[in-house]
Amino acid sequence: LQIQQALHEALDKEYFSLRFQPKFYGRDGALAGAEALLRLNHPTLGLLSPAEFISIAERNGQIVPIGYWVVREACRQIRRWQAAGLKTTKVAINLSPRQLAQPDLLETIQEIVHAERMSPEKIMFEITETAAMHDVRRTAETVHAFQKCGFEVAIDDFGTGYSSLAYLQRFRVRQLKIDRFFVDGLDAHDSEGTAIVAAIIKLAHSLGMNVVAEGVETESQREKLEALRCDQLQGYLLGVPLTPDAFGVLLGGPG
Ligand code: G
Ligand code: G
Ligand code: MN
Ligand code: NA
Repeated sequence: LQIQQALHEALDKEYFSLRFQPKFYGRDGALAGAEALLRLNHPTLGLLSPAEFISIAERNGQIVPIGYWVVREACRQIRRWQAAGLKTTKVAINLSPRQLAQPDLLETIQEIVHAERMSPEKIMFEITETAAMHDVRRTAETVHAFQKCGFEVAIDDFGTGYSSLAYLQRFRVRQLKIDRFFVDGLDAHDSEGTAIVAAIIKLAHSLGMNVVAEGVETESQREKLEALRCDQLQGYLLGVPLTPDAFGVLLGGPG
């Protein structure tokens, strides 16, 4: 109930902020993009992580206006980096199932991006595999419509849902993010964990997708992922979610 109350106030009182976690190319370690991650900084409850409030906002529908705030704020932050003379990178925004179910989702996002004078090429959206599989046909249409407007789309948390691999090709997304559960499996003593990650990477490549490994925490995971030709890496080993200013340093700004 406290969190619900906090959510009610958060948009008006500007308690939300964004962190940006870097994604790096496996090949040369160059910056590949950023994932925007929402934070709620409440005066009495403290800094709340989405794990604590996204599911509540998802259930009561508040995720819809909150999600539009995230899109607007991401656009504004890209402009702030640009205004500071920094080279910017593509920013990924998470979309939850309730957001995906909005019939005017793309239209509203386009209005926001246009009003903020931002190019859709600067933004991508992450849809979890579970949300994507909920209605395969609708998701395929949504992905297509987003891409037609210039937004890139990724499938997030891949491997945790009950995906039929055959459906993957119907989405035609550019990016597949392997859930960190499988990245953890790379450090197992048997070779099965590695075989599974190798298979996912091969499948994605054969469908013309690039692959991001999430939750990379150890040097041995990084080495294995590079050997398996994983395109991009994301995780605490390489970079935690950063404040906009701290992320600016990765964009070439003053440290
Ligand atoms: O940042 P953290 O690891 O605590 O995020 C936990 C979960 O919340 C992740 O599954 C992430 O995708 C989700 N999440 C983070 N920011 C957003 C957001 O802006 N919108 C939505 N819908 N989910 C988010
Ligand atoms: O579901 P999604 O992939 O959007 O979740 C992103 C969440 O994962 C963020 O909240 C982020 O804080 C968290 N995260 C990012 N890197 C790591 C990592 O290396 N290890 C763990 N355990 N969590 C991570
Ligand atoms: Mn994500
Ligand atoms: Na994920």
